[in-house]
Amino acid sequence: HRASLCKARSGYQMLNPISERIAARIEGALGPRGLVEGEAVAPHAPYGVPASQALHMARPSSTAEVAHVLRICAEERIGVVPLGGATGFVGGTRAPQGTLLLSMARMNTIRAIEPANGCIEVEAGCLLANAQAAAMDASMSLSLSFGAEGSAQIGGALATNAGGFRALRFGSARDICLGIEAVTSDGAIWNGLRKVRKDNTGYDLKHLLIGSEGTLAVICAAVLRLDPKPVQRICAVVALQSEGVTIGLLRQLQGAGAVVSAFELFGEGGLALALEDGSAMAPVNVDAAAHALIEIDADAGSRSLLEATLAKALESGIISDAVVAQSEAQRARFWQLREATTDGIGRAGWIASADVSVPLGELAAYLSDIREGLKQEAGAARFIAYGHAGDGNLHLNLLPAKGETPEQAPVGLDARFYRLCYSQAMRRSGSFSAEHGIGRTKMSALAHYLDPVELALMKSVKHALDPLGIMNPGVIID
Ligand code: 2HG
Ligand code: ZN
Repeated sequence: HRASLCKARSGYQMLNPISERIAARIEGALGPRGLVEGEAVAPHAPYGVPASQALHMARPSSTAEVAHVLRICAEERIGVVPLGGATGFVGGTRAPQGTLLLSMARMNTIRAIEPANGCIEVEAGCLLANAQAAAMDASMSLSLSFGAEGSAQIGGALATNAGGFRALRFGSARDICLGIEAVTSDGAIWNGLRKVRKDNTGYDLKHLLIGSEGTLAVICAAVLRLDPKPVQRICAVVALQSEGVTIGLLRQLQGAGAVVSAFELFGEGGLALALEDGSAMAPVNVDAAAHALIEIDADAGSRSLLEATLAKALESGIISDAVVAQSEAQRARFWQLREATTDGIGRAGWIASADVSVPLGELAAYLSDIREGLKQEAGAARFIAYGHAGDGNLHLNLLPAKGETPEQAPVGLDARFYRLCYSQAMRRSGSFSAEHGIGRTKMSALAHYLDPVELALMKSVKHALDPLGIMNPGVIID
């Protein structure tokens, strides 16, 4: 009975499935609203979770309740899968049969907003978009921003160290996190809700939990840094002479003094894909070799600075066209184009989707090596490279030929594509997993590409913080 549910893991004790007795214990700890069972789990679960096989979902309403649940799970050897908005790309919340989904959705309070201290304290289940709005209301800015911010939760964003559109200027989730409150795998509450920028009190354990994808502990609340609200954000879409000029243009803008906060590339075919569903118009010539969306955080003189720099780039031929948004509505439309590229990839269905980063100076050579490598491999499959070029993070997608489905792709093409994208990124001192994490889908790549000493250290950390192996079993390290 037991063996068919959770697999034994080397070095870890066997996990048990949730029995009726254990479910009753969890319900006893959380009250009747706190446990959802069987078919009732799905409606409570955001998209992505239906692929889960778990039949039990705990919905705690406080950190104390999370601790209580974790103590029960440790005693009973139950696998726990912490669940935020389930907007990830690597299956990190796909709960195996017999495990407990731990939804943080009820813990969505904004506990405090403190403009004088430049921070906000939020519970893990608070939507990123709600925290951003609260910061705006206080005339401040929460600098983390990505496509799924309307459904992603703060806890998940921290647990996955989400990156997104403004990492170029403000870093990823870990860079705006000042403190956390977490529950350990044996159910102890750690209050690390500090509110300061400088804090060198020994090992930085908060950074160990950030990006650990729920495999070490459960993040229940956090203090996030707030930045001054930019006076204005000025957005432009430009047509590039080639993918190869991307970083040169970024450096020209920065060199002229522009505070570039977002620099998104639409590689060859990327903008056309965004426009495919016919719902938007191209602001610039769609047939250009590549395009970029640029945003600068601006004061009064910034618009003319941007325009002058783009005019120079036009003269030198680096770009062939540029449109600077004249209104907030137009700026929003430019950003919709960016999101529409991701939607277009979803519509086409993908054969393979890599999330890599390379040092900025290597980006052009990296892309041309990938294109060269694909010439022999890809056949009619379409290659779309796009994303956060300004911080070196590209999303490389291999889409089926028009009118085909991913299933019709040549056998093994996905594996060959990943090998090409990953080995070239590693060769250039980059990363094969830039912002989406490891989850369940990138584990073999981790075992293959990571330095063996680094992997061994990761295993020791996992073992030290989760000796029973109950935290998100089967994610990152098996
Ligand atoms: C984005 O930047 C997301 O839109 C998804 O990270 C990227 O894999 C993708 O297409
Ligand atoms: Zn992205």
